[in-house]
Amino acid sequence: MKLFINTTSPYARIARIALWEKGFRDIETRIVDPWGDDADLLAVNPAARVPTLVTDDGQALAESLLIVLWLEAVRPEPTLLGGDAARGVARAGTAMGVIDAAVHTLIGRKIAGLSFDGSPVGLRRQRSMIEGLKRLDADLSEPGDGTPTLAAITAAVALDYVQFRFPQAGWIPPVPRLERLQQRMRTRPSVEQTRPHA
Ligand SMILES: N[C@@H](CCC(=O)N[C@@H](CS)C(=O)NCC(=O)O)C(=O)O
Repeated sequence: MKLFINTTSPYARIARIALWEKGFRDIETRIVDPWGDDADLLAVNPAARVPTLVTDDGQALAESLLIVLWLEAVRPEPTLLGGDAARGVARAGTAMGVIDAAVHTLIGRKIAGLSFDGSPVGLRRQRSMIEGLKRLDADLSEPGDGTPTLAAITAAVALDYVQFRFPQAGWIPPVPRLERLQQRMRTRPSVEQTRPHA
């Protein structure tokens, strides 16, 4: 298998953590600039986005959560869905809302510069991050010591990414429970070794 990633993408990080936790630890990894029209990435994924996982039989799987879906199908144990799948998926959806809003803010800045943040769409994205983080903090289960759930993975990835991309932001709400989860998740190699860096 071959996984196209970059070192900052929260979506690629979700796929990397999920693969590791499912026991796929020896995968060829290609670091690419997804905005650089990498020819190999474009050849397998017309959207040229990371993550893209090329399976041993040559299928190119795009979309972080579809990669998780495929992993659950081919290797059901250990499951990432936890005991209450609906609850876990609901929380993962909240975390993905935070991640999408953060990434869209960066894309908005590529187009409009920093003024994007104060635009109606920029403020809407900021609200999604604030309210999503607050919701995650209020509605969190502490992870056990075993395989983390998709809910815990996406929540930790969301908080790490917002803090990484908006280090000076005064608008990040206090999220003490989420920060505890973030710290506990960092004890897992899958999480620690994939922390975003420029
Ligand atoms: N919904 C996709 C989003 C993937 C995505 O947008 N990845 C970004 C990196 S953070 C990317 O490759 N961007 C390049 C582009 O949009 O052209 C997923 O969950 O995998």
